Amino acid sequence: MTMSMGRVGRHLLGLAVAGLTLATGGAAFAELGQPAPWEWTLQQSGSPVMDNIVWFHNFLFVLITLITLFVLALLVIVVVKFNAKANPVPSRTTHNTLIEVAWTLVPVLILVGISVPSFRLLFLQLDLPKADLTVKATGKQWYWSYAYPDNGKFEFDSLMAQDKQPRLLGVDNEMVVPVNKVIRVQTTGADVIHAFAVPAFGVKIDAIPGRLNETWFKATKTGVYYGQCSELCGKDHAFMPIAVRVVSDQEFASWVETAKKKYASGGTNTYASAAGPAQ
Ligand SMILES: [Cu+2]
Repeated sequence: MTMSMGRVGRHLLGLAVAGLTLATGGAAFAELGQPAPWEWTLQQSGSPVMDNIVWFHNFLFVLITLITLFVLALLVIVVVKFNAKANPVPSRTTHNTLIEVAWTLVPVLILVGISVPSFRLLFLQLDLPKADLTVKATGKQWYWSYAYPDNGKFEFDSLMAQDKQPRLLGVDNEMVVPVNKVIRVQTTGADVIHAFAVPAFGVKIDAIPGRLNETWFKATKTGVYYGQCSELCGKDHAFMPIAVRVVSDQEFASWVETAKKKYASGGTNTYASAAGPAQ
């Protein structure tokens, strides 16, 4: 079957319109705390650190665009104005002190300018504020265990739930934290290196056997925030999601009471039970 150019054009236009509709639709339906179809930006921010990351990302994006356009413009000028045809007798100039000082100093100043917000963000991430709650996340092949040492010292396992949405992100037992509170997350690995990552909180930290790493977040809105193990840790690396449910103080207090009883034995399930439907 042959298609005329007009028909091909119409097909392409149709595809473009469909793509655009999907892209804008995806953005419109973007939910807090999880990826959206056709998403091409960072996830919506749910913490002060992520607000800062988004700002820094956008700032660098504008800067790098301006620099790239400037260099492109210089290249175009050189190609058009100084080619052999347009400029048959080239200048023999080899040095220009002013320009050489400028093209050394200006990039240095730009880098120093970038380093200021960069270090500010780094310190915001690494300098832990006083924590209201500590949760210890232990990466295991292939699920997470969450321990609450402040609240009655209970611990439970969190496994991917195959019958839950969003697909590959829903879990049986979510990590629950109160809203607008500084949560200190301690991570470690029980077998190999895993990594605890929740994009909307701007959190990503390795969970290493024999070591206790620390990070923090403060969720500013209630809801469920999803993340994934972000260090290749074996065959089910892709199937050990993280789900953090952010609730009000009262809801958190009542959840703690239930959790203390429910997880009194130190976990409700073993990895073997993960094959069956989630409870
Ligand atoms: Cu892992």
